[in-house]
Amino acid sequence: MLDLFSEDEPWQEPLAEGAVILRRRARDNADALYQHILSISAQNPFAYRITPGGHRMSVAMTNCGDFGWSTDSRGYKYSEQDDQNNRKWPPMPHLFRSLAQEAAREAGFPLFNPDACLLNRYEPGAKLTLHQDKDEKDLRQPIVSVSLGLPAVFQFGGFERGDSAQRILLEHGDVVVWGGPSRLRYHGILPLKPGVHPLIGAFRYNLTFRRVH
Ligand code: MD6
Ligand code: FE
Repeated sequence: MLDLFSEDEPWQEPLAEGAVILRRRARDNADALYQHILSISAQNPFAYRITPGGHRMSVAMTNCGDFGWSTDSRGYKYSEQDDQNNRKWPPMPHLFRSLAQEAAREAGFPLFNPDACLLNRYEPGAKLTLHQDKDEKDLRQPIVSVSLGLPAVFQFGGFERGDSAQRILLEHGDVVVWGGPSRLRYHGILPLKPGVHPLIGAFRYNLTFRRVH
């Protein structure tokens, strides 16, 4: 029988102009990506940072690449060092960069060259409230986001915090690319449901690649 639709191959789901989900695009690399996550976090551990509003984030974060995103009571920033141990962020693994660049190209952004990768770790209950990513200098560059482990509900909204948001389940290996007219859309992650993923265990990891400088 003709195999009209094989679930073994990645497929694309458009989200909005400039934004697309590449379903399962990172699944074949998941094991290697996960090993890199473990080695990066052995050097610069995941940490629960404090927002300028004084709240401890429920998502634990670390970074790799030339610049890393963090927050403390003074505000959000990109820096070359992890201020928890004054160590530089580990270099971005070649596999991370090539995956991000290939995904961006497939989504119509052939010139993407990330210099920062934020690693988010979610445990059950962890969430990310609606926000915009606008601390990067060149907003013409897209963001590439890779999800591993437990599934999570992603909220994808409009250009005002109060705009209604789509809810989309992101699963192991899914890659989201967004830029262009969608670059400043509000988005977030609903509280993670408990579970155990066969490779990743009781967590969800998300890698977001950006061009910061
Ligand atoms: C997450 N992602 O999926 C959080 N930001 O865990 C983000 O905040 C995000 O997925 C910008 C672009 C893509 C994203
Ligand atoms: Fe974001």
